[in-house]
Amino acid sequence: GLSDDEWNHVLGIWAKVEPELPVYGQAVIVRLFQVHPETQERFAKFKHLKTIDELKSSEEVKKHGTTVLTALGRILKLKNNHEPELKPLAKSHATEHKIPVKYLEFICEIIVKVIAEKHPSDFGADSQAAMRKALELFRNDMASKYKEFGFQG
Ligand code: CLN
Repeated sequence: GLSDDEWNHVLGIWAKVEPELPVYGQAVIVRLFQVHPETQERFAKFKHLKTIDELKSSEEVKKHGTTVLTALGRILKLKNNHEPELKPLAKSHATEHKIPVKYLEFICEIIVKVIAEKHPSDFGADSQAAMRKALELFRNDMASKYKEFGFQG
C-alpha cells in the first residue's frame, strides 16, 4: 500500500482535478484513442468516430470520460481499502468488456500525463510518484480480481 503521505499527495492533486472532471475525462479518452487506437476498437459505441475532431466534439466521449474518472476517484478515495468499489469494475472489465491489463496500463499512464500537462505546478515529482504508485496498486488489484473471474487479462 501507500503511506499516509503518499495518499495525501494523491488526494491533494485529485481535489484539483475533480472540479473539471469532464474536461480531464475527455482529454484522457481522446488521447488514449489517439496513442493506442486498439483501445477504441473495444467500444462499440465509439466505432463511428473516425477523426480527432469527431472524438473531441463527441458528447458521448466526454460523458464516458467523466464516468471513468468518477469511478477512479471513488477508488482512490478509499485508499488501500478499495476492494468494494474495485470488484464490480474488475468483473465488468474482465467478463463483459474483456479488457487486457495492458490497456489499463495505457490509460493510467495517460491519466498521469494529462494531469501533469494541465497542472504542472501542483503535480511535482513527489505527487507524480505517489499517483503512479496508487494507479499501480489499482492495476495490480484489478489484475488479481481478473484471475478470480477466470480472465487472464
Ligand atoms: Fe472502462 C465501461 C471505468 C479503463 C473499456 N469503464 C466502464 C464503466 C466504468 C469504467 C465505471 C461503466 C460501468 C461498467 O461497465 O463497469 N474503465 C473504468 C476505469 C478505468 C477504465 C476506472 C481505468 C482507469 N475501460 C478502461 C480501458 C478499457 C475500458 C482500459 C479500454 C480502454 S480504457 N470500459 C470499457 C468498455 C466499457 C467500459 C468497453 C463499456 C462502455 C459502454 O459500452 O458503455
